[in-house]
Order: sequence, then C-alpha cells, then structure tokens
Amino acid sequence: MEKEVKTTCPYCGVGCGVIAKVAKDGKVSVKGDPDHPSNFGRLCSKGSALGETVDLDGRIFHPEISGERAEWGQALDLVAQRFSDAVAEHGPDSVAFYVSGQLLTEDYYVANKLMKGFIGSANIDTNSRLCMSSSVAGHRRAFGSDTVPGTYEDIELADLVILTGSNLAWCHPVIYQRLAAAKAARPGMKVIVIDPRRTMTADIADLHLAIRPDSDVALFISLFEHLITSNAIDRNYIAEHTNGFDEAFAAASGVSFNEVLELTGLPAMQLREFYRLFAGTEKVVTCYSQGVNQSSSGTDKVNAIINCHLATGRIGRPGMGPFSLTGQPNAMGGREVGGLANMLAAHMAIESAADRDRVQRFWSAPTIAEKPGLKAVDMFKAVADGRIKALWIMATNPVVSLPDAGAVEAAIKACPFVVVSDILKDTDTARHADVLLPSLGWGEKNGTVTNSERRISRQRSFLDAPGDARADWWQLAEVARRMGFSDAFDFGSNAEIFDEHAALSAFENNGNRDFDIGAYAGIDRQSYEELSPFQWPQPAGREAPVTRFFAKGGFYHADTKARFVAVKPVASDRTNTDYPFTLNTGRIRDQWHTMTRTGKSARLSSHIAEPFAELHPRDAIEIGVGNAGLVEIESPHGKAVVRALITQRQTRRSIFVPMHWNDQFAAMARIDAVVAPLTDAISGQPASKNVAVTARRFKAARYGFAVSGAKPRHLAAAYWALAKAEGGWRVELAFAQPVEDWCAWCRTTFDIPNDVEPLGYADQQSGDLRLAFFDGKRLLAALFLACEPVAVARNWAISQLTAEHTNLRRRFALVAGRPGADKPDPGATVCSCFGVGANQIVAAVRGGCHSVEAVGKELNAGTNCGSCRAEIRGIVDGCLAAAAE
Ligand SMILES: Nc1nc2c(c(=O)[nH]1)N[C@H]1C(S)=C(S)[C@@H](COP(=O)(O)OP(=O)(O)OC[C@H]3O[C@@H](n4cnc5c(=O)[nH]c(N)nc54)[C@H](O)[C@@H]3O)O[C@H]1N2
Ligand SMILES: Nc1nc2c(c(=O)[nH]1)N[C@H]1C(S)=C(S)[C@@H](COP(=O)(O)OP(=O)(O)OC[C@H]3O[C@@H](n4cnc5c(=O)[nH]c(N)nc54)[C@H](O)[C@@H]3O)O[C@H]1N2
Ligand code: SF4
Ligand SMILES: [Mo]
Repeated sequence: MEKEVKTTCPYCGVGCGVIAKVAKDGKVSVKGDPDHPSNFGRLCSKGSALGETVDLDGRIFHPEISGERAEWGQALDLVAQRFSDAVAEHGPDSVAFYVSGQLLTEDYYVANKLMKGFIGSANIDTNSRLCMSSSVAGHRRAFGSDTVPGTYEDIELADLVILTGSNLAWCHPVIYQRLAAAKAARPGMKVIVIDPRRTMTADIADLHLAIRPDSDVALFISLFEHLITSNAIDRNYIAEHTNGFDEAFAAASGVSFNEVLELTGLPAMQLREFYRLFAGTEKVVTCYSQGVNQSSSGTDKVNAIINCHLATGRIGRPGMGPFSLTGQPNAMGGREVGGLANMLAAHMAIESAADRDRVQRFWSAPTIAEKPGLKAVDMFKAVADGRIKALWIMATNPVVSLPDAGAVEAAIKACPFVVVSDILKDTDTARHADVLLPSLGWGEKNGTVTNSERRISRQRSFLDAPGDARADWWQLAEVARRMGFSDAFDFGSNAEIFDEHAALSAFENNGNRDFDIGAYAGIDRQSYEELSPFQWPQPAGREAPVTRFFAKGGFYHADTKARFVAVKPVASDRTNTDYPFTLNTGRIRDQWHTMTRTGKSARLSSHIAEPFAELHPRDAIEIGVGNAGLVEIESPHGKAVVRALITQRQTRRSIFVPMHWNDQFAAMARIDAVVAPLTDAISGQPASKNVAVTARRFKAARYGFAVSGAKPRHLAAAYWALAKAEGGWRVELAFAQPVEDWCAWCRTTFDIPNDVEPLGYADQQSGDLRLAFFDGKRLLAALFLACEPVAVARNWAISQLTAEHTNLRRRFALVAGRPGADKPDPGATVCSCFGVGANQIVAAVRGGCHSVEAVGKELNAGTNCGSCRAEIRGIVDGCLAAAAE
C-alpha cells in the first residue's frame, strides 16, 4: 500500500520538514514539506537523497553479545546486571553514557533521567560536547540560560548577515538558500563571511575576512571597542539590561589596532570596512558555528560576539541578534533535557541545590547527581585509565569523531564492558562492543526533535522495524526497569515521555526558566501523533506566542540582566617548528559525519569520492606534492593519508581535511586520529579546527583506480578509499610496492570467480596496467594502474558497470581506458540531484550558457536543491575568466 508521511530530516540542525512517500513496491522517495515553517518545501542534496539511504544493507537486526546473536531479554539483563554491579562495587561514577544529538528528545530524556536521577551520577555526556558546548557555555555566561534569541526569519530580515566559522552553503544549505533568496530579492543586503578558508559560502559574501585561525576574539573585541569609541552603542539598553560593560570595555581597550592587525592577519582596510558595516547597520545577525565553537577559546569567541550585540541592543528584535547554528537535528532537544554532563533537565542547573531538589522531587527519584559529570574528552580518559567500568554508547561513533581517536579506540577496547546501540553492525565503534543493540533508524523511529530556531517537530515512522530493532528509549527504559526502577520508567510510548518532559519544563517554573513547553503537558497520544511544528517557549495558558527573546531584557541571571564578559585574545602558538602546519577539519556538502548513512548513496558519494587535504599551491610545491598526489599528515597523536587538493582557497600553512572518512571507507583517513585532545577550558569542547601537524608527500610505487560490482574486500594496499557508485563501488588505490600478481590481487579483492579470464593490457615501460573481468556482457571489475596518479575518466569508468559490453571492441575500449566519442566523460559530479558533471558544465558554458541560471536551463544542474549553485558559479566564472585572458 502506498503511503505518505510528514516527518523531519534526520541530518542537520536546520530541521527541514520532509514528506516521505513509500510506493507500492516499497521504494521510498522524499520531497520538502511546503508547509514546514523552517524550509517551506526546500531540501538540500542530503535531504533529497534520504530515500537512497534507508535500505537495510549493513544493518544490525538482532542484539549481539560478544558477536553472537542473542535475545533481547538476555542482552538487556546483561546490560542491567553489569551496570548495577559496577555501581554497587565502585559507585555511581564508575559508569557512563555517551549519547548523541541525533537521538530523539524522548530517547535523550530517558537516558538523562536514568543516569542523573536513578544511577545518581552525571556521567552522561554527548557528541554535542564536540558541537555546541561552547555556545551553551557562552549563552549561559551572557544570558544566564542557554537561549538562542532569534529565528531563521531574522536572517532574511537583516540588512547585514555575518557568517563566522560557518560554511553555511554546505552545512546548513536550506538556511543558505533562504539567505541567498533574500539577498537576491533585496540586493542592498550585505553578507560578511569570516573564515580562514575561502569556502563555497564566501561566494555569496560582499566581504570575506580570511582571518588567522582562532583570531576571532581579537576581531570581535576590536569591533566592540570601535562601536564604543565611535558611539555606535545603545546606552539605554546597556544601562537597563546589562552588567559588566566597563570591565569588558577595559579588556577590549587593552588591545591596540596594530595588535589586532597582527593577530588576525587582516589588511587594515578590510577591518575598517567590517567596523563600518557593523556600526552603520541596525539590522545585523551574526551566525556562528564550528569555526567559533570548536576552539580552545570557543566560549570566549561566543561571548565576544554576544558583547557586540548587547552593546548595540541588537538582540531579539526582527532581523537582529547573535545566532548559534546548531549542528545536529536534535542538538537543541538534547540541551532541553539536560543531556550534557554539566546540566540538569529542562534547562535547570546542576550547581543549584534548589534545581536539584526540584528535579528529584518531580521524578520521585531516589537520588540526584550532585556535581557535574565527565565531559566527553575527560570521559574517555577515564575509560582509558580504568575509572569507568561500564560504558553505553548510543547513536554516535566516537572512534571516528573524538579527538585523539586512536587513544579513544584503545580505551574502548580496554573497557571491561561496552554497550553500543547503533543501526549498523560494522562501524569503527560498534566493532568493539561487548553488547551490540539494534536501534530503529530514521523512518522507523518516532518522536520529536528541536532545530536551531527552537522549533520542535515530529519525526514519524513510515517503515517497519527491521528484524528485532527497537527504539533507543525503549532499550534504556528496559534496562532501567531491570535495574530496579520500574515505576519511573514505565513508559508505554514516546507520547508519554514527551508529556513528562513538557510537564517538567513547566514544573515550578513561574517564568524563571526560558525552556517552558507547559502548554503540551498532558498531551494525549492522538494530539502527539498530529503535533505540528511549534517554537518554544509555549507555557500553559499564554495566548500570544513569543518567538524571540531579550528585546526588552528579561535575562535569566538572578537580577534579570545580561552580562558582558571581559574576554582577551590569545595568540595562536605555532612555535613548534616540528609541526608547522595548521590542520583545520570540517565538513563537505554531501556527506554526513562518519558516513554510515550518506555513504550508502552513490549520488552523494559522487560529489567528492575521496578524503582530501586542501592546501595552498606554494605549500604543495614545498612538500613536493602535485595535484592528485597523496599527502601524509602527522601529529604526535597519529597519521592520515589523503589526496592532495591544491587550491588558492586555502591560506599558506593551512590544511583542511574533512572529518568524514573512517576505517570503513579508507585505509588511513580517520583525521581525528591526528587531532590533539585539546579543549576549551570552560566548555570542554575539543579544538578540532586548529591542530599543529606536519605534512609530507606520501610516496607510492603504483597508483590505481578500480570499479567493481561487488563490494571490494581485504583491500591490501597502502592507500585505498572506497565509495558507493551506480552499479557497484569505486576505489582509489596506491601501493608502496608493485604487487607481484595483479590478477590474483583482483580475484581476491573483487571476488572474481577463477573461471573468469581477465582482459588485460600492460605497458612494461610506463608501468601502466589495465585489467578487466567480464561475466558475459557484464563488467565485474576493472583495475587501472600507473606510476603517476591514474588519469582515467572516473564517471565514465563507473558507467561501464551498468553498460552492456556486447562486443569485444567495447571491452577493449574499457581496457584502453578511453571513453568513446559517443560517451564523453561527464567529469566529477557537481550537481548530485541530476548527476551533472564538471565537464558537462564547462561544455555548456562554452556553448553560450554564461550564468548559473542558463546552465540550469540547459542541464537542470542546480535547479533542485540548489546546494551546488555556488560550485556552478565557480565553474562559469572560471571559464569566462579563462576565455577573457
Ligand atoms: N554536509 C554536512 N552538513 C552538516 C554536517 C555534516 O556532517 N555534513 N554536520 C552538521 C553538524 S553536526 C554541524 S556541527 C554543522 C557544522 O557546520 P559548520 O560549522 O558550518 O561546518 P565546519 O565545516 O565544521 O566548519 C565551519 C568553518 O569553520 C572554519 N574555521 C576554522 N577555523 C576557524 C577560525 O578560527 N575562525 C573562524 N571564524 N572560522 C574557522 C572552517 O574553515 C570551516 O569552513 O554542520 C551540520 N551540517
Ligand atoms: N576533527 C573533527 N572531529 C569532529 C568534528 C569536526 O568538525 N572535526 N565535528 C564534531 C561534531 S560537531 C559532531 S556533531 C560529531 C559527530 O560525530 P558522530 O556522532 O560520531 O557521527 P555520526 O556518524 O553522526 O554517528 C552517529 C552514529 O549513530 C548511528 N545511528 C544513526 N541513527 C541512529 C539511531 O536512530 N539510533 C542509534 N542508536 N544509532 C543511530 C550511525 O550509524 C552512527 O554510527 O563529530 C565531531 N567530531
Ligand atoms: S538543510 Fe538539508 S540536511 Fe539540513 S535539515 Fe534541511 S534537508 Fe536536511
Ligand atoms: Mo555537530
């Protein structure tokens, strides 16, 4: 039976509404929900490809104990027993949960309740520590609460939008689309991008400030000082609603203009232009993300930004305010339930005895955590040194995503008891689980998530549970019952959990806490099923909804005033000449984190199919690596080997490597193995964007590229990077030494039956070798080898997997590695929605399409989700510039 369900995208914090359709044959397709107030029907490339990622390949269907299939009862008994034993023997702080901003609010609520109120420890932390904790800490210092004051609409209403440490075009693409549309409609609107790298987001910028890594504090305190000295501040707002102005001003005045130039590395003219635009524009929104949060000065960066908005009174009014863009779909929901080790439920403070008492009474809990628990990086240090005896990891992949990932992996291996709840059987983390529990994934699970603008939306199921998979909240509640807490965890559905969460938010609140959704306390199952997206706060009995905070003060410090925080810049320490490069890590457009879902889509994998290091041309020359060569990046913690991508977008001595690749997709590209476990002293957030490393050329005796219908196994090569492709898989390869028998290597790797003869071509002199294996008309696998990076047209080679090889000529053409004139190589995919490659776009420009719109008309490229429009513009501009030379 066909069905259509309204749900929410499980990827980024934009929180787009999605309509999922299941066809009669079970095929899932998605489109944007035109009625959802966050995206109004828009989706990005990842959201559009959701239907391709819900297959059951690689899923775990049954609980496993030590790798053996088990019944739920057995597995849950064992988990409860081992956690209870550890608590009995070593105390509550000997156990820990490491959870995720990708859990639903209901899952998160139960996890937090169990740990803080019933086990009695605050050792529950989450991957949001790596993501939002500097923003949370900055908000709490300034506002007395973790409040995002504005809404997405403010970004459209602003006359100046500052994007700092945010690659909005790739990471929050639908907000980017909304911004781009607003700017197109109102060309007077200005955009400033602050990022050491020239990203695709900078494409929309009127001003790009390529600041030195971690010089944001210097930049914003100098702006603060300028606003004051040029009298561009709102003295009334400061007097009525804030404290600490003088101290902050004094700290800012201690830094001279010349020092700011030195620290930021910016030309004076650019700095002055930045000051002028900010001072002269009333409607300013400053959006920030990981370039701000993931830093050893992350919390100070947040406060340096907020100081400027408080000083000008530009907060909580339409088109104005600081705006922390949350990363994960439910980073905000996790903060609401108090999922961080230093928070309590419903935005209450663990440091407050009154709050602790309130939560304990509400839960009728036997105990309540008395002090903050271990923050993620410290939690895994405690796992490593044996303080944690039992650990439950849920919906996150720390062996890939935590800094010093090699040490994290070793800690997990050495931990006496590790439970992992995931949807996949093989992840870098799941493979070390003592107990592996199968969870429901997107499309199967049910609950709520909160996006960056405090909007709570439903995720609804439209697919059956695969095998024995069960919801994360159910797993937690079952363990809680087995630990002896039956009454408090007697939840029959997620609606009941949401009801309790809403009731707690309103419990003895009286307007003292920002997070209040009391209007939904007592919600019945039917209304929960039908729940439309809404923004908090929604206290019981209030008529007009409040969508913004703080225009008229009303902060959550005891005196209701905001605090200016006196922050000082820190100079980046690059004195160790053994590690002269700055490694910056982050995201690419079409992959999500550790690729467990987006890695399943051939379309998404064709945008960038390999891990890479973006580096400056002069640095490339210095280390002797050419384009498409391989680079080895090393720190005292570990190594990675990735492809060189030489580009002017990068500044000297800086290297950008994506965070996504891991041991399932590459030989040695887990970049967090290289990242040092340095954190912000206040928030505990790792500094993943500024890591001291060396870079050198990785010497290979042979380079290779292969396509294969079957998934390659036992990839015996010094370098490999695997990606899903239409009709099979693609692999990039490099070998330290030539292999003696390439044919045998292919048979093992690509699972070629012995009776299939290879078709081959070898040039002894150049070292070129091509091997192809056919089963009748079908290509099973082909390998292309050379002493230099292999130049074969990738997309053409991939298309051979689904082509019919009816005659010998076609088969030889493949071995020759040459696309026929009838089938030119489309080039690397730019538009993943319509599968349009770079070469096709170049051809269209040469044929007279001189704008992104014209290319769209000709090829459809960029006309669906629009995520690739910046790249298309780059190609169009590049071709036109080349033609003009
Ligand atoms: N495609 C895609 N989208 C995603 C995700 C994904 O995995 N893939 N993940 C989601 C999640 S959880 C998150 S947290 C967000 C992250 O979203 P973003 O924060 O936008 O993404 P990042 O690539 O991590 O980093 C942003 C930028 O910070 C810059 N930066 C580095 N150092 C500095 C600095 O010192 N100062 C400044 N001002 N900038 C600096 C980097 O060069 C980078 O371009 O994305 C969300 N959206
Ligand atoms: N170097 C570097 N490191 C980083 C970052 C960076 O910029 N640079 N960014 C950091 C940030 S901001 C983030 S948010 C983290 C993200 O890092 P992770 O959270 O580790 O990444 P994911 O791949 O999203 O992991 C989610 C896991 O949960 C599983 N899963 C999916 N759905 C469900 C479900 O419904 N239930 C359960 N139980 N499991 C499920 C997936 O298969 C996957 O294994 O990475 C951080 N690490
Ligand atoms: S912007 Fe893309 S990834 Fe983010 S929620 Fe919307 S569709 Fe999903
Ligand atoms: Mo994140």
